[in-house]
Amino acid sequence: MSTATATAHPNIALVKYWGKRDERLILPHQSSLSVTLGPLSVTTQVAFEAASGPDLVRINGRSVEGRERTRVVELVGLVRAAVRARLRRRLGRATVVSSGDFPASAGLASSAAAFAALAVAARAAAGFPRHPREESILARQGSGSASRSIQGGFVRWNRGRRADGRDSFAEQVFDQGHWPELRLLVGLVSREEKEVNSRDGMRSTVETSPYYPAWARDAEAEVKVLVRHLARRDLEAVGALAERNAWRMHATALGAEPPLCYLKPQTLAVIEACRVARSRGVGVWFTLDAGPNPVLLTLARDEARAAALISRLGAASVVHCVPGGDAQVR
Ligand code: 2P0
Repeated sequence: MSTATATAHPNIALVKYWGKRDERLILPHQSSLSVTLGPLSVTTQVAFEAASGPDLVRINGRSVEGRERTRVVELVGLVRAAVRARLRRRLGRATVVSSGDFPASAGLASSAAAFAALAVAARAAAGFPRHPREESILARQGSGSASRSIQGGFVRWNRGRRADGRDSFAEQVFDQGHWPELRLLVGLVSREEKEVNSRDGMRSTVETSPYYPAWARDAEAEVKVLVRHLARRDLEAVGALAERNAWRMHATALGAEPPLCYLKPQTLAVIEACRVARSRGVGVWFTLDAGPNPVLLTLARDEARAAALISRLGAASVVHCVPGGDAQVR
């Protein structure tokens, strides 16, 4: 039996990934850039036996089946194939046990942290040394955004050009200590399950939104500009760019047929409140994933006022995050 355990944080994109050019390898149409979110994390243990048999997958204390299990088993299968090809060894059945320390109701997708922790643990259990680029390429094939959760701080996923995806991986731009005052507040304004998940939403947007080419084209330039703003730790510039990018992602999705609207009335209330708060001197900006729960960008000095703003507008909970670190083998 060979076993390894790894921990990874989720991330929130400031320039977002929305749309694949290759669905099987999970290759994006454009680059993206995110902040790794501490202290939230997912911890995953992978154990390989010598004997073959069906893999077992347990997530948050329950055995999973169906599509959820298949995505995990396929990723483990990629590691098994790499071990056979490169180390000339055979790995038998795997047991994968994973749990997150943040509830699904926190309003954050756990798949980025989950597939990053799985990729790091599976490679370590198979006997490969740490290698962030290989881990990112592997994690990407579980979930695109997981490629950005291997490293901490501020991370850019380069879209790459190759058909085999070997140049589509994430790299750290600034480390965890670059901007210690930055705060990211996730506000849970709706618990409703979204009607269209990210994977299907992206596909539909790429295939049917007339705005898609403009979205994909603009991202490369936005990533470059964002790196310059982050280098200066300029929250006003970072916040304005993050807001514009989130609006444009949602505008592109709204242009799909049928339209994809992830926003709820409370989402718009929080967005409006950010604008009003700024006019009163509170430095707070929003971003949004493919869902209704806003993530506010602010600095430590304005954190309490920004959190009060989302609570007052009906957020059931506010999760306080700071830039997190690298995925770790325990
Ligand atoms: C992002 N999102 O950049 C964007 C912004 C949601 C909105 O990555 O199909 O779970 O597994 O590659 O990574 C969510 O999509 O999708 C996502 P798959 P994923 O963070």
